[in-house]
Amino acid sequence: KKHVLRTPQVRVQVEDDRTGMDTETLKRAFLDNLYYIQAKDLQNATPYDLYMALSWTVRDRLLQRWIHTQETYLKQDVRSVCYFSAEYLPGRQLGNALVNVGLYEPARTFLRELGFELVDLMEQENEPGLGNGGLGRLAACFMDSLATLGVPAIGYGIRYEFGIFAQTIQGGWQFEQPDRWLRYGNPWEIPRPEYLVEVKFGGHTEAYTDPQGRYRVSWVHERSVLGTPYDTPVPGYRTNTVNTLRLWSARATEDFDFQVFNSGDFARAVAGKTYSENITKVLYPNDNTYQGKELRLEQQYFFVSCSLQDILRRYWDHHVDLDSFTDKVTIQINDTHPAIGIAELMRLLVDEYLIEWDRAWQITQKVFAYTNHTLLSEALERWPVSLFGRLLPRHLEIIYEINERFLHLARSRFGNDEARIARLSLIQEGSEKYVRMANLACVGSHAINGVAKLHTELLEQDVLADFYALTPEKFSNKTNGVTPRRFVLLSNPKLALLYTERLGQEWIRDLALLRKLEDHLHDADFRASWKQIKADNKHDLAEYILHFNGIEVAPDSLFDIQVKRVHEYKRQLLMLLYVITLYHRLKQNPAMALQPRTFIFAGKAAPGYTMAKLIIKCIHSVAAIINADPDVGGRLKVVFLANFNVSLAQRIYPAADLSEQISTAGKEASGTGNMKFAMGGALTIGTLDGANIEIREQVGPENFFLFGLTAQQVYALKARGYHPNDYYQTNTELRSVIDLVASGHFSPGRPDLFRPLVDALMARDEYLLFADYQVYLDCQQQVDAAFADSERWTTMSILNAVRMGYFSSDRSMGEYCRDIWKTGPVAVELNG
Ligand code: CBF
Repeated sequence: KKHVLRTPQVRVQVEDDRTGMDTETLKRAFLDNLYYIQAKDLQNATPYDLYMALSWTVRDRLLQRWIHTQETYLKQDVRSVCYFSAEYLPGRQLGNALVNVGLYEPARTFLRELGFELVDLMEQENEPGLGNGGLGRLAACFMDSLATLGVPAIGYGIRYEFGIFAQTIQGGWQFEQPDRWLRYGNPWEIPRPEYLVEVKFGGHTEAYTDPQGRYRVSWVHERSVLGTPYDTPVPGYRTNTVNTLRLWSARATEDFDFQVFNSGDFARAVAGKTYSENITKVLYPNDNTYQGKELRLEQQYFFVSCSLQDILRRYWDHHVDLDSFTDKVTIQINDTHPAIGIAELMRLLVDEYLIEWDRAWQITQKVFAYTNHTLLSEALERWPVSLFGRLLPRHLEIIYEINERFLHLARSRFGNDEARIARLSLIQEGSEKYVRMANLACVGSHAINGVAKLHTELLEQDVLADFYALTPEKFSNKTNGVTPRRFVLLSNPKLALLYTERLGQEWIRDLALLRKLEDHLHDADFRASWKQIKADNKHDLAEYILHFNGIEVAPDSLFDIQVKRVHEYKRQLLMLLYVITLYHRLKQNPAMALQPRTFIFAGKAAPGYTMAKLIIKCIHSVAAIINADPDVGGRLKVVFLANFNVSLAQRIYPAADLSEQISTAGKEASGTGNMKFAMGGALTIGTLDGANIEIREQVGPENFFLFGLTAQQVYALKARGYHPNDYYQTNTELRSVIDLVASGHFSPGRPDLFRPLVDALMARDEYLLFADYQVYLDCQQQVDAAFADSERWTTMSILNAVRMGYFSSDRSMGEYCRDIWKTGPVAVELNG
């Protein structure tokens, strides 16, 4: 039955207009949504209204698939992957949804007819910055790949009201602004208050004997908070599968305290509400560093408890016992942030469902799997026992019980090797005791994985060596990947078109097919198009830089780029030392031969990370001097792009010639930016760290600029005793560069401004910048020579991009499904 409504523009047939995919129907639906949801017509609509109207239009076309997908899962009682992650960085939704449901071109067409550009509407979207960096972005890539592969999955996480702060730069310094991403509404999420759950905190435990005479414990909590799920559809690329990202928002159990309210103290009456709702207020902005804040533990427990209760509710809807629970549910924990889930599932099974401990433990271990994402000791989470016990008294008891049983087992294996037992213990002893979350994750999971070959090896040999010795069969490597939908198709449309012209569209689902393009390596047309695409992408970025930074950069200069979180181990400062070295050389010899370069940096520093913030300031100060120096004559330009996020990343990667992946070997677990750059045809200059090693294997060592100490050499050098001063004394160029910074050359009027950077390098140089300095310079010399030979560079660029198939997150997800989750695709029929 068709309903006919009138709008000032068109006649709308509701049924068709909510699902029809042709240009005319889309246009009608768009105008209808603008009018009836945004309450605007074309004359008074803001650009944001237009974005919203288009989003509703696309969302309508997702709903049918989404509902069918969920019905299929329910009917077939499928095995679901439950991905637990405290962070998701999905990037803007509109473009991705358009591409995945096949509406990008029709939308572009009808918008043009109305006088609008689709890309302008897409620019309106505030991206959900619900993560810090690689870990959250990886979770989003995995969700995209699971949906594309047709694997039943649900992502669980936190709906932070404020995501990662917006970075502004004032006087060269980073300033943080709150990220009000929800301010104008979010058309992609659907609240589901009907699935509200209660999460308890605090209080104490009481032992009792049940009617069968068994020892039981109950948790007498002190306060509780409600969790409301918000669902976002995750559409697969050109499939009927639409999975769900379910994010939890905290709500107070009571809106206010009536007694206090009636006494007239209104502020105190709502204090409890504010306190509860703070749990999901803001994302902690630390990447790769653990901050022992109580609110952070509350966040972790809150979302994990909500999610487990939700999983069990869905399970009980269709089962009468727990016998098939482990067949239907598998939970992957993204780092240790959700590791408290292991104790929570035990609590739910033992205390609430009255399951015997041994069976509950069997279920728990079989359900959980753990991905480690870091080798940095400062990032390993450990919570003071006192804090833990205050917040989660029952969980602490459970952890002690798990530990006692586990250490008993470990002793039976290792005898009384007490040093090893102490390292394995879930509790770190000392004047202040700590709960070690990585140990809990290892013990409570049936599978443990690292995210690149080297990373997994180092976990096995070093960070988790005792666990590896005990249960080597739990360990495996799963090298990260990234989604080609967002990082090629959406972000590099011209390159995508070239691929499609030569290969058809199949490469979008099977990135390994790009290798076939090696046959075109010597095809003049193909090469010309390749160069033109890179030139166009660089031109676009140059315009962006001019607009936002007011700096004119030459699009034909070498775009040498490092974009990622600012962290000392990633060594933004090493790249800056190279910039200063070139500057110094040019000052000595202005006639020197040099390929013009544009050095581009971007990245956020954690607000409390003083050194990282000083590095950002130093980049700006060096840029100010170099960009204005007539002796440099524009041959070097230095640019820092503010507020690095997924949207900006999508502009930057396709425009890069050179990707800087220069972390100290043994520090970067994997890196994923390295993959995104290479997919856009950038060459990498990098160390043998993280996934760089595998990228080099795939693209061929002759197409990769390698330098630096290996992880083993780093350990050996540190063990021998590392003395940065030796390098300073013997390398005259290094000395001049350091002296230049120390002299205040880049900080006129504040000669000591960058002293802390210099002092840290001279005193300790924790990340071995001095040790790698000379080989880095030598390697950059090779880059310079290669770039001078544009044909050689083009060949290397093509080979890098077309050999990146292995780094599609579809491949990573395939491996997780096969080895860890033991699951696979389920077909969704739209009219089934
Ligand atoms: O595995 C995804 C990424 O995670 C990190 O960002 C993290 O937060 N631990 C690592 O630093 C990256 O190396 C890794 O690629």
